[in-house]
Amino acid sequence: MEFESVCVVGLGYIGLPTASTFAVSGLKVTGVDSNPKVVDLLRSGKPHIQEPGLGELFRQAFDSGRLKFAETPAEAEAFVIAVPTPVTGERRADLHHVEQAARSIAPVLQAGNLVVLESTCPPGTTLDLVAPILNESGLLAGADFHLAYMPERVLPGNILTELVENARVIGGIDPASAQAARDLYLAFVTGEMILTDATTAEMVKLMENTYRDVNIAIANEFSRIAAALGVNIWQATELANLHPRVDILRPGPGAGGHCVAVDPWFLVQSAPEQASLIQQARLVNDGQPEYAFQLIERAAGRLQGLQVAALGLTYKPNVDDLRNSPAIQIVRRLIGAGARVRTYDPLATEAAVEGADQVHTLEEALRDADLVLLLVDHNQFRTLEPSQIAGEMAGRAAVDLRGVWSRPDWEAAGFSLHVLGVG
Ligand code: SAJ
Repeated sequence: MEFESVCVVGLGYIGLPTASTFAVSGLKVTGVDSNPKVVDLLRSGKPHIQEPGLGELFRQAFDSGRLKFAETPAEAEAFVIAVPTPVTGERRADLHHVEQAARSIAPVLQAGNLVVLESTCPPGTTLDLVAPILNESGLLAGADFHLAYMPERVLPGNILTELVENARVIGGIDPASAQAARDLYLAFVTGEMILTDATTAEMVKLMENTYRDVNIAIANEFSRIAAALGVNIWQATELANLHPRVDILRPGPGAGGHCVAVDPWFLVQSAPEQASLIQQARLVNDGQPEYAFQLIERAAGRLQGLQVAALGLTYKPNVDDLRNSPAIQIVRRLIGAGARVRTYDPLATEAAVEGADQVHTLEEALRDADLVLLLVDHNQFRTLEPSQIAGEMAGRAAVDLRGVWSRPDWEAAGFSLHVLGVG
């Protein structure tokens, strides 16, 4: 099949880059978002999210005249659903955005169309939730239109490259649907595209992020063991990783974001009896902010009234995304314990944590601070010169939750440096 038009429903971190890339590749694109403010901003030519290279790509798509915006789907040959699937308080997938998106497509669906679901979902969602809703149009999935599940795999911070180059798994509700989805994405995907069934593709997506979560959990558990035994986890990990079949990840203040911290619960929900290791890994990672807080408490001695310069608030380095950020949890915990916290994040300049003093320069954050705390290792913070910042601060305590600051440099500048995972 050849496609000339596509309607992308959901213009977030995945939908907006996808819609822009389709437009730059020559397709006529309608980008749909239910938030009128987002639509207005995009119509005025401004992307509402930050991601390296997105500004330029969006501008190119916008200037081509092939990218238009709307609050509800318009007729097109293909539809892509890229809406969020958060986790509920009961740790189950909240699929109401997917449901709404499918409902909004049904009235404009025509025979011969293709619908692709990209959102991360529990196995079975495409067949059991999306197909029945679309069938309410009077057309039948598989017989009258194609339906496929094709998860995104992009890494925030490197989305534009990975969108094009990563291998993709495409799960059709039947082989013709998978084939049609491949034809659509041939517009820009250069990576290999492997066809399978929809439920397998849904499970594959969850396995990928669960694998990462479990690996981060063991890195975090190793760091706790190392600290208890008086071992330096950073050195120990480097040495263990010399083994050709070992690749231990980095410990830190927790696993945040909207994927790794969420998706494993969808597998747990689907097969709770079988998913004990996965649940345990989630609990280890969710406990890591509290573990990090206790480390800060020990380093500070007394938190009441302590002036803290907290560097970084995002869920990981070099992104502007604050979702499920362990850094924010730690700042809240510090405030609850009576510390006075100034937060500074050069990538998330709007980010404010209630009770903290949000500042816009490093100097302001450090002014008269008793303790400098590295929460997120943005490039700018990795290269801090302790000798230069010492003069700005009142105290000489430093806590590094990312294992990036050099002990000799900090100690030479008179600091006592406390590093996560170092006994
Ligand atoms: N983290 C560590 N130690 C590490 C690596 C990560 O503590 O060694 C932490 C990060 O600081 C962060 C969290 O884990 O808080 C998640 O970060 P990440 O970079 O591992 O993953 P995400 O959530 O930004 O993106 C993941 C990616 N999945 C995998 O690498 C398997 C990405 O490819 C997916 O497309 C994305 O989830 C998604 O949308 O599902």
